[in-house]
Amino acid sequence: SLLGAEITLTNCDREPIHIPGLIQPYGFLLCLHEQTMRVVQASENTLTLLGIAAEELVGGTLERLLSAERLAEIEQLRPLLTDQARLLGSRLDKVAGQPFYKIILHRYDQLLWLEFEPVAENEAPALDLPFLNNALGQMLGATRVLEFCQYAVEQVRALTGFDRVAIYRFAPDESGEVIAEARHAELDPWLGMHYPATDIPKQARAMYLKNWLRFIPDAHYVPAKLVPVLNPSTGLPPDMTYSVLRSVSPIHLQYLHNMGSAATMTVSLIQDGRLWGMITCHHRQPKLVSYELRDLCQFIGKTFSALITAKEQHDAQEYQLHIRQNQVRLLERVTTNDNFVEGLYRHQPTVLDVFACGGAAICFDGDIIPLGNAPTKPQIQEMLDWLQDHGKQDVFFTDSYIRLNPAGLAVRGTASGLLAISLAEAPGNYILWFRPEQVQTVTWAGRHEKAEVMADGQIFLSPRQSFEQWKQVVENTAVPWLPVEIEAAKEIRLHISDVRLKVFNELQARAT
Ligand code: BLA
Repeated sequence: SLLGAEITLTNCDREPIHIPGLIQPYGFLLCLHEQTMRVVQASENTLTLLGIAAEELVGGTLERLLSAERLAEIEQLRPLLTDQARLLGSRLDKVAGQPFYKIILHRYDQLLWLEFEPVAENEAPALDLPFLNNALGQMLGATRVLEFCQYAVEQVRALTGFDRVAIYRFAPDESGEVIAEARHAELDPWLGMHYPATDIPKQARAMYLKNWLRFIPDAHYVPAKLVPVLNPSTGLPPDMTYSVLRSVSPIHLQYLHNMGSAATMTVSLIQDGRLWGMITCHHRQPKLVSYELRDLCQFIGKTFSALITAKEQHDAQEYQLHIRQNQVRLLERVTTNDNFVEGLYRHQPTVLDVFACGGAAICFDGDIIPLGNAPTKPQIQEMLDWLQDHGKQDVFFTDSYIRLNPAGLAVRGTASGLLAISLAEAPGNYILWFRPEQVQTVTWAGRHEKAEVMADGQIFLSPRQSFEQWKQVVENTAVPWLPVEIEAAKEIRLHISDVRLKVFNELQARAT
């Protein structure tokens, strides 16, 4: 474990979380030799759960624990087993005369894994077909990404009863944002909060691509060791990548304590082989969710994953349509107005409405007309002078004006992002669109909290330090301009020059 050593945000990525040699003790584990079907390793908590010491089980067969009927079932399933865990049958079984346990099986690392989970006391049957049918209908019917996500969190909360169910979406820099949430009325909202990439280290992400669901029913547990700790035939702890009971990184447990979370369940949302986001569930008390119910949540996660691209395409098309409609109305005004400049800002929609931006400015014949959240006129004038020397293209755009022109520092709050179209050969004639600096528009979780320092480590298990890291990466940048926006800006420019050419020709005709 890294806990004794110095912990930094980069060695988080190196914690070998797949071979802890420990399990969460709400269930117990037997690792069997694939051929002989004899127990190679057992978790030490068989003593408390079954009254049989792990040492007594090691080397023996399953006959001691399971009925002939159950053994036959396992034999039948054996050739079909892969790394993906499967529940044995649908019925419950008594193990060595003890309370009922479910058996979850998979094959990996040359072992057959049998994980025994207790049956929740008030366990309701998981498969509620009308519920699922309705849930699927809602998910299919949702058009926008956010509406789709909202349905999913509400469904998972209704199914499981977690205090909080949120969808956490990853950005290209692997930080993330809570974009949908269903929660208990007593809890503070997390909606809109951003968290750093380091909260879910690389190897954990890789694991959540292999496993659709991670379940931690009681974050205050004391882990149970495997007996023996090392697999005698390899001399290594067995690879628990696909094990349901795999013990959790102590660092992450600390993180959960700090969050006030006693139980979590996380479902992967995967798009084209990449982790798109996660449905993360939290509970203030320990919470045992049945395997069948978790399977159902996985099903919802897989359905979500299959549909997400279509919803994203819908949003992109809708935005494109928004741009096009506003563009058409704007350009109509430009055509019909005697003074085309007035057509650009006197009526709705103005140039400001065409794109998702903070502000805009129309600069023509020495006049500057700022719209929305724009820099001051002198600042814009400075920008025009700079553009004259550096941005001679018909369409110029950047998501970091400051990196190109240090003077841009003064306008980072309004114009970290700049999209400009030139209107005439004469200098200083432009339409400008502005976007503010991202850092100033993001709500970073825990940014203003007091950092918590671990006793023997260096790390702050609060997103505060990570905010500083993230800030360094994205500082001075705005949300980038999209290709559809740049295309539309080009069209606006062409249309305006057409109109002006026509007016010019008419004036000439009249003059002769
Ligand atoms: C795992 N971190 C996780 C998981 C989540 C988060 C969802 C999956 C396990 C789970 O279900 O609890 C993070 N949870 C979040 C975030 C939100 C949330 C961002 O609800 C936002 C709403 N964690 C740290 C640091 C380290 C770290 C600094 O903050 C590294 C030292 C480690 N996080 C860490 C590890 C895991 C993890 C190792 C894997 C745990 C495991 O599966 O064993």
